[in-house]
Amino acid sequence: MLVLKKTLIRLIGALTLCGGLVAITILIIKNHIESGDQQLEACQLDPDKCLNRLMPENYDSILHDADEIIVNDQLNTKFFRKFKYHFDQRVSHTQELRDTNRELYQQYMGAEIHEPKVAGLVRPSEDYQLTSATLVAFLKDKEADQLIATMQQVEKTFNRKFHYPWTFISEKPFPAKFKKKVAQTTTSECQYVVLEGSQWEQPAHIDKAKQQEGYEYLKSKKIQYATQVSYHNMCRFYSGTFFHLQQLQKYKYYWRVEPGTSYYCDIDYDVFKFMEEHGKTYGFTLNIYDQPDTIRSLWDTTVDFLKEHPQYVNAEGSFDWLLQDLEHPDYNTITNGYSTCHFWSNFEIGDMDFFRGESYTKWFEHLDQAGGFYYERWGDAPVHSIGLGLFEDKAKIHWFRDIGYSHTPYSHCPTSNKCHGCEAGVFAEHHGDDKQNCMANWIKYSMTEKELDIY
Ligand SMILES: Nc1nc2c(ncn2[C@@H]2O[C@H](COP(=O)(O)OP(=O)(O)O)[C@@H](O)[C@H]2O)c(=O)[nH]1
Ligand SMILES: [Mg+2]
Repeated sequence: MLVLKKTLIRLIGALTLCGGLVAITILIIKNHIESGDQQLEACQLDPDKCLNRLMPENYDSILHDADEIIVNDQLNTKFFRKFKYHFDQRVSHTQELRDTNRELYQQYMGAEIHEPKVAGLVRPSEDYQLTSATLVAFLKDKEADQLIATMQQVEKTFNRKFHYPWTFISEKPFPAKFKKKVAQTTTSECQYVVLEGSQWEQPAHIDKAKQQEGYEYLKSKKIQYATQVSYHNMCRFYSGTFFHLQQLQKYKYYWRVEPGTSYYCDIDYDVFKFMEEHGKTYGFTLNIYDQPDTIRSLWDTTVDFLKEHPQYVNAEGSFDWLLQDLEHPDYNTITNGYSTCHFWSNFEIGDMDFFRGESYTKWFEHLDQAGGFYYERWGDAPVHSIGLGLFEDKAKIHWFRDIGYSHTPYSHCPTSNKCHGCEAGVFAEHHGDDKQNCMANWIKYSMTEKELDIY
């Protein structure tokens, strides 16, 4: 009896001890998760608080790429920082972050602006001296009327005051009828460039079987233009060929004009001279996420290049913008790192000397050899954006907040009495597409004090 009693007491003791241990363990795990979540939240709201956050167990192996690129280099901190958000599987606050980002965007778009608040904006005058720049339009035959409609808006809001020359590009000769309409739309000088051979066509080194496989994948993901070779050619052309056209060598800056796009605001100063005076390499209006399935290996291919050429990376690059993975972590998983945030290049004003420069050109050649313009559907927008994000100082990239612009389904419409015909602050035609807006990330991670103050 006594033995039985003792055994019972021991059993109760053991059970109590086990229960206690279980409770303590649950408490520790709960606290751990909560503190991790709080850290994550703080991190999303203020990225600088993230530096010491918990890293996943495989963090070292994730980091090895970065280590290989820049061990002991002064860029190490920059590259290290970019991985601080990376590969956290527990991201659960994306909706909250999207709301915060939308608010930040609305705050900027709601503020009344006119034009850059800088001294020395150059106004139209008689005997105006142009700087080295051209408006560029690449178009298909059937887009002639759409282009004329867009040209009329560019002329009305900007170019009839300054008379910058136009360059029209196509792989087919331009019909006389089109040239006549152009002449009725602008008084500026016009040149017509017809692309030949390798300037436009798919390079010979592309493996046709691999290309077909790539097309099948794109089709399975319902990617637009998946199997349209001309679209792939166009992306490659705008990514790397066009700055090198002989007919463009006389120009430093270009403004890309796409058929069917709209321009809403009066621009009463010379935007090219603004770029020149303020040392800007690139100007944009819209910043969006891309379809990750079109650029699955673009980032990896780029990292391979950087391993060989770390010297090209600009210490003041836009790394956090390129690699944040808080809003659409699934995108970063598909691209193996790249956020897919990019400048929407259907409107862009750029300094071609940057794109003709050694770093961008060597990198483009590497991409071209890798073949992703055809095996995937690398677009000129992410290519320009990664190039700028890595090889240019972020302070040289300008958000043209005063240029009201739209290309379906996205718009940039400032709150300004210089703008007409668009609804201020409305980004997406369809409300659900707001989550594709990446502008808040550009504002948070890449805009310098000077840029923030410019309007
Ligand atoms: N000449 C020519 N221009 C093209 C071709 N494909 C696209 N483009 C031009 O490239 C730009 C982007 O094409 P678009 O169809 O608008 O693509 P999206 O904006 O990505 O849907 C536009 O200026 C088009 O006119 C093509 O096969 N030939
Ligand atoms: Mg388009």
